[in-house]
Amino acid sequence: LRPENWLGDSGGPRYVQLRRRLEQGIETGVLPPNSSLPPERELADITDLSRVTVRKAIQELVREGLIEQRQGSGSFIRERVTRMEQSLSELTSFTEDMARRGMETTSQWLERGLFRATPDEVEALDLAPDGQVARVYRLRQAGGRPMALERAALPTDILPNPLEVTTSLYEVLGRLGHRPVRAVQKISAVNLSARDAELLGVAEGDAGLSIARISYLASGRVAELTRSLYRGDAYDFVAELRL
Ligand code: 16G
Repeated sequence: LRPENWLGDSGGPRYVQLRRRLEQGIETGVLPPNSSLPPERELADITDLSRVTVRKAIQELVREGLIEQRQGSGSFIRERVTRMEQSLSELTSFTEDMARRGMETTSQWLERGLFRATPDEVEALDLAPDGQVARVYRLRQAGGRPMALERAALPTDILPNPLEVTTSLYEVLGRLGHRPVRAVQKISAVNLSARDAELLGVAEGDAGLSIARISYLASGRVAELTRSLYRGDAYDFVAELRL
């Protein structure tokens, strides 16, 4: 970053030159993901630029999503994820979606067992008010990367033993003869809470997509109420529309 190595090379205002220089560093991996950027003062010293100029360049990189500022600990290079396209017209499972892309899925378990149903679950799954649900709550990873937080609730006769689910819920349901055949999904935009963001490996307040899926068995009975929280920086949902 010494000024004689780059300043004046590409023209334009100095903060733009510094921004470009830092972008190059990020692209080429000289500044790897999750590494910290030297403090503003140090950067100003190294580059022989004013702190105002340095701050302006950093602010632009924050806006571009390349750098993230963490309260009290400085600026960090953000991990870049390739966005995934997810079809909205097929009833597939997370495991199937990732397998299609040649990625392996893993889960970090947050809750798995029989629990007292919440009012939402009672209503969606048509349970008795003090009924139980089989709950499967996990952080879902693909290729080792956190992708989504997913909390599924099912009637206990559809999934009597949630501990049977080690990788794919739908695979277990299929084995039990309870694979859903239809689902209704609602997608909403959210800002991730501190806890959810931490689990997903992003910053508090970052964009997330909250998806509520209610799925049905061939008999028409409700099989599942699942709330998924997908990373906003990792997914594009795609639907085909016809006249
Ligand atoms: C998907 C579904 C979720 C389902 C899960 C089963 C969305 C938004 N949600 O993540 O409702 O429970 O797949 O996945 O697509 P699994 O069989 O891999 O456990």
